[in-house]
Amino acid sequence: MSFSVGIVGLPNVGKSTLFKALTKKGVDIASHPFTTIHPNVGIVSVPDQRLEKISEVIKPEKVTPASIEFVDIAGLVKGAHKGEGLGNQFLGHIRNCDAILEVARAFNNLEVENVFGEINPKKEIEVVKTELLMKDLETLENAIKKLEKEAKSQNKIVFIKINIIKKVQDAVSKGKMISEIDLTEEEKSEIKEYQFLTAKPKVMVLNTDKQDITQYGGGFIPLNFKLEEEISELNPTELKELEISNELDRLILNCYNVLDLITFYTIAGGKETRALTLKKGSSVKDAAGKLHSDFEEKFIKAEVIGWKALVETSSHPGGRGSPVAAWQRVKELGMIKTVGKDYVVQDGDVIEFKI
Ligand SMILES: Nc1nc2c(ncn2[C@@H]2O[C@H](COP(=O)(O)OP(=O)(O)O)[C@@H](O)[C@H]2O)c(=O)[nH]1
Ligand SMILES: [Mg+2]
Repeated sequence: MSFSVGIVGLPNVGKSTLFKALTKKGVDIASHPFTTIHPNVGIVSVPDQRLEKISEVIKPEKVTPASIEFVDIAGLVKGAHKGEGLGNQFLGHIRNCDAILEVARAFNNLEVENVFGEINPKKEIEVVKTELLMKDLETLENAIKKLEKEAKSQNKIVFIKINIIKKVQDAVSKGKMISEIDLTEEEKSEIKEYQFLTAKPKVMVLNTDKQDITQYGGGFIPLNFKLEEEISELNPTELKELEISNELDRLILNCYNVLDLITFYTIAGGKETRALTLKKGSSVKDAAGKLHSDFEEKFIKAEVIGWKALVETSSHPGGRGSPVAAWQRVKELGMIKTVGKDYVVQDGDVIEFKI
């Protein structure tokens, strides 16, 4: 399972154009375990310099980057929370995503109708925000109704939960997104099950050909979608010749970073270096499960080293050689630690599972 980012915004702002650009850029779908993908869902490789460096010293036959899913969600219209347009379906798709990539429009194209009849990204963001907040309010109200019924049984835990939900409801009804509310870790975990829309991490992108976007207010990453779609057709050599900087890669990284995940690496005895994604705080046994469900069950122990230690040590003169030489070398130097199933994986760990 990849983590997913939903592309959200009003109609005709460029969502599908961005989706096409993101998913066209040479994704090696075959290297991912799931190949049947809905037309609105695309898998994208996460750019990763650490993986490149590890691969330089390990020299594997194959390099497989981590991936995230992008979902092209149908355009939202005012009143979506009441079921207008594709309202409910739209909001349901957002609920299933781990993060939101919100798109606002600042390109001029008279042939493409603008919902507001003018460029006004701030207003677009407001409309989307209101719809998401209204939907969350509805979810909160339903949750309270249900919990109050349960509370008749005098269950203390239910009372605590009601208080947390009411605190959230109070802020949301004042127009505050849940991601902006000061919540303790405990409170956050209590409300997790509801998958609130405004609790999701968000990246805001402005579809524009302008460099200076200060007039539209802060918080946006500027990107020219039309241009990106054209660039996504070029091959790596053409890209190099034209000295085009890779804005899409930067956007993908931005999305990956707001998801607040960590990356670990496997080298499969020198055959394949691979980057995989994990929730912060996960155990090495969870990590094994990301690779293969069998690995989780049969997990015995793991050998672990930080990517930097591996790369730096192996880069010393005499450190390079056959594919497994790098790993052998750090092992002989006693730099690899052996860990049991409860070890908490750190960002950048290179792991060899023993099953
Ligand atoms: N001029 C210009 N047209 C764009 C740009 N992005 C999208 N469009 C056009 O706007 C129309 C709507 O784009 P689309 O991606 O389908 O919008 P969506 O409804 O948000 O998915 C299409 O005809 C696109 O070619 C852009 O950056 N510049
Ligand atoms: Mg579209």
